[in-house]
Amino acid sequence: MTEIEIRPERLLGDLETLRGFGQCGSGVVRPAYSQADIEARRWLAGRMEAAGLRPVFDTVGNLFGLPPGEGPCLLMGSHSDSQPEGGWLDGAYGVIAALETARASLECGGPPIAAVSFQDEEGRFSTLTGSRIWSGLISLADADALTDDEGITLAEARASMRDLAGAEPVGPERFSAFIEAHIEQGPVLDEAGEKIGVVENIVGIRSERFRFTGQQNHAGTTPMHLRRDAFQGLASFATELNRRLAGAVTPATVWTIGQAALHPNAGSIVPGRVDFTVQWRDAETERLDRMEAIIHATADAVAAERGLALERSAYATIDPAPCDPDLAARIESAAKSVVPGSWRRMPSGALHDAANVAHRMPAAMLFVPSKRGISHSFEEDTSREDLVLGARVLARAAASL
Ligand code: HGY
Ligand code: MN
Ligand code: MN
Repeated sequence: MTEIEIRPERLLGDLETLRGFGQCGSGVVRPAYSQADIEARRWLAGRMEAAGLRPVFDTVGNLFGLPPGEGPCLLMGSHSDSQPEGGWLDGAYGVIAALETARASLECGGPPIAAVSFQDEEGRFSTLTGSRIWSGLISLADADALTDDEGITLAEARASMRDLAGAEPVGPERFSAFIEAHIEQGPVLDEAGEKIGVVENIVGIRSERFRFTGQQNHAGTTPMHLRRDAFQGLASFATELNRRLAGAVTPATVWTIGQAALHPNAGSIVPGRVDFTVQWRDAETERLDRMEAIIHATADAVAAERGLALERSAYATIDPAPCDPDLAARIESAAKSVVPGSWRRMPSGALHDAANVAHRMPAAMLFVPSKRGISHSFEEDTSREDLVLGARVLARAAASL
């Protein structure tokens, strides 16, 4: 097995440079197709070229760095777009660790490795959009009709990168397997003082948009018993949902009302409308189904009780994905040699592009710790030492394939 010797200063230097695109305090604001995102992708394409990898953008802005040669090769990577308020490492770490491993492998005569930064993993349009399209899980035509919170379609947004799209398609058939390095984004490794997570499975996710419509009215003259108050509808929905879900979930199940917009959102007006999202995640499809039924029944019951109209639409469904056991075993043995006694097998409570790619090839993941378990926040951070250790494990796993 050819050792792939990564260079820590190059890894950390590129991570810091990538952080500079859309940097905001200690975090980043780099949503898909924003100027910061497109500039970051152009820079990344340059770094791939400098590393001896041929950069190719596909029609939606997924960026691949392809090694010399034609045969199927290992693909590694993640995403470089961010949440509306994102951490500097979410996705970015996996992209740069992949780039570093791919170029180090070229330098020491190791196996050909391709690197990728998928587009819109963070869901400006729909969760894990770029890798969903690339993996054939949603057609480009259907994806182009997806809209962001401002009503801009994916078709309109990706037109801003039209000049970058390469002529040649880069399909999943070009690759033999996929490994994604990522920060854990949770507290497990950090609290245990461990360095590497060998991911066994990735939870599934469902997201829906809801609208309660009542009666906008005067906040002073409208008696409480005559109100059809949309906010009160949301408040009782949230409370009642927690009560009804209690019997259907495990301690690892999560559900979130992450967005809520009152209309007209004025102190002296009884809100006539509220738009909100419900997102739920679990490792079991059957449990996701049961939760979906409970969520719908609760919304229906609250609407009926409070005289509200209800509209809802699903906008993202990603099935639970097991990681490939053989790849996971190789990551485990790499962890055993690089960080003996300081690793664990674990599930992923966050969604990752590997969940989509797993539909087209063997896919697996490794985690490095997140300080205080914080992510999707400007406070997200990981020690430099842990970032380097994760890249060493990634390189060792790649060399063993
Ligand atoms: O939400 C997620 O799990 C991912 O970070 N987009
Ligand atoms: Mn991510
Ligand atoms: Mn994320």
